[in-house]
Amino acid sequence: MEKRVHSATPASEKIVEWGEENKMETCFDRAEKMKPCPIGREGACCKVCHMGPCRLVGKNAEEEARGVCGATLPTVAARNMLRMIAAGTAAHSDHARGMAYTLLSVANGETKDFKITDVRKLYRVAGYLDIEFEGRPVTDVARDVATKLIEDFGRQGRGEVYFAKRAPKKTQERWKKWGIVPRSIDREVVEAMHRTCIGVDHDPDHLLLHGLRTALADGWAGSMISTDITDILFGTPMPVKGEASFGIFKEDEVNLVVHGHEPLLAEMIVDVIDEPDLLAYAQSKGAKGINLGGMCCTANEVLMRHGIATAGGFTNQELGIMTGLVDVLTVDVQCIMPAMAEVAKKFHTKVITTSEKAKIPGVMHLEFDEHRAKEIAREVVRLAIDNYPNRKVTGSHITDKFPVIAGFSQEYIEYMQGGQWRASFRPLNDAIMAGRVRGVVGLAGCDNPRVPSTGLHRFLATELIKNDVLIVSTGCGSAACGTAGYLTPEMALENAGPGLREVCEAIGIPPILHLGACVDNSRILTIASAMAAEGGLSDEIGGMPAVGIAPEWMSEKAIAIGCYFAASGVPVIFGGESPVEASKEVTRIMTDVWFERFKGALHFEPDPEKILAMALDYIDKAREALKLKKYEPGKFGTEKVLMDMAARREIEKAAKPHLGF
Ligand code: SF4
Ligand code: MSK
Repeated sequence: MEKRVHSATPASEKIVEWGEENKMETCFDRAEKMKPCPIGREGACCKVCHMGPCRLVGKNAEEEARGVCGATLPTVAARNMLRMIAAGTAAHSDHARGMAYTLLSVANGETKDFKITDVRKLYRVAGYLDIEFEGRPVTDVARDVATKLIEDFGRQGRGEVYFAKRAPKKTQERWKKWGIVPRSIDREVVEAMHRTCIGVDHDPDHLLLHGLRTALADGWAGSMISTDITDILFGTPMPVKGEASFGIFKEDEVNLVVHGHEPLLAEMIVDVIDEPDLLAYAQSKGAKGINLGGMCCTANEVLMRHGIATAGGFTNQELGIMTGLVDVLTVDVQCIMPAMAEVAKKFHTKVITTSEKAKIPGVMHLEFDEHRAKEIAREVVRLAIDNYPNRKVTGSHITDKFPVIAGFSQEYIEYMQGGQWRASFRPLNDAIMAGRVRGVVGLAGCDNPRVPSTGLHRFLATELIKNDVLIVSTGCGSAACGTAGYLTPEMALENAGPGLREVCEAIGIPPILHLGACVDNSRILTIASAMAAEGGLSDEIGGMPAVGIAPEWMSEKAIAIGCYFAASGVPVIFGGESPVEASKEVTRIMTDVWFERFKGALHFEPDPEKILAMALDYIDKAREALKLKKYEPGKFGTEKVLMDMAARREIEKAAKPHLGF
């Protein structure tokens, strides 16, 4: 029998095998044992009332099957889809709410440990909100920004989320025409739950349109609010070096790992970790130092801004503990496997839940409180130090690690294409028009133990850049690329097609740009809007030679993201089986109907070769519709010469001696 490959990342595979030899179960083993329920998997099970659960199966289920209440299969599948979107939107947006209230506390002087780090970004966001900022105290501007953005969560009556107007006019017109401009985040989520309750909305198209409205509330409000406020509080990312994989853990230092999604505690730990008192305390316990690392999206947040190393994405969480080197692992919210509590029992690792919203039975809870932020951060560091001498059980020590360049924000991408005084998207648009860059793919979403995890990300990343497609990545997609060593400029030299390679060399960037955590998919929306505004491509997001791919998705958050991209005009391809496969009608609406209305679509395709072919086909068809030069590898049209970094610095030095961006 052929040996099963669990993970395409060799370091992860080694730990899984070590775990199997040592009788330690991981998500990979459970994925093998726990086959998905075939009825639920394809969206044919309804359990929204206690006359059910009803299974809408059979030969002509689409036309004939009925639940006890008479609901049809398309109704049930569409309701299931809408509930997934609502849950995903709620998750991103509740995280955003925490960020908005933190900004308000900072503005009101209620929390001393946080500050406004990026005033320029604050002013930029104030500008989007029509808030006057010239000559006003920064805290007053911050208060107005926070207060206005908090309105976006619970607005009643008429009105729209503020950032919807950051989309190109034409994109907004499509939303208006189909009635899907979100009014407020909580309202769309509540209405989604209302409409899917027994006996309310039964029209699949109508349900799915509300799904798009709810998803837009995630992308253009919740997630965008989170990204912007995180930039204001902790700095807008710019390229930074880091490292990825399990080799980031140090044998002779205290290893503290932050995992989850919210950056508040993690940022405080970054702030205190070098304090001499803590270092001396660590040394008193025999450690040479204190080493901070991350996992999943909390890792992405601190990697993007401080170069803190990452142990990888979702499927690496239990494996991190199995190195035997993690002294404390803090978890906040989202994508946290409760199974870590079990694995941790076999080692000395202390898992600590830190959010008031999330506890795990048997796991220590130390609640984060923004009013005592640094104090709590120091307590966490001390707990890790105290636990260092308890390392007894030898785990699977892995030394693999790869350099990573992360930290690409919209602001930095503009800057890198023209400098502070001529920031623009012109060079990228020109390179696409000339066929040097064939198109852009957002490669995002989770890694998944049901396939050799990270394998689909690796395959698509290498094939796409070979085909001159620039990749922007987020979330565990970035972690998958980082732990494979793909997030470096050298990757372009070795693997990119000739056109993309030239562009990457001229600007000095990797062919895969790490844009941040899952919530930072909102950066892709604003980048696409900026490209539309720049001219020469599509004048809306729809119709761009751009595609979204989430090849190993597993979370409802990924579904919400896929839907906000589709509604914004981006064709999206998810890997794996479709969660609404049972209904042809629902599938048709999410592909053909959405494409006709919004120029975006949501496909599910398990075959990675087909995902690649579909993505390239979408890109080439968009190029053709825009009457751009036909893409031919190695043959480019004329375009303006890209300025390299040295030339740009010269211009800027002449304009202003000190340079921020
Ligand atoms: Fe069955 Fe209808 Fe109840 Fe769903 S709402 S469980 S289809 S009776
Ligand atoms: S962590 S949602 S596994 S990307 Fe943002 Fe990763 Fe998916 Fe969670």
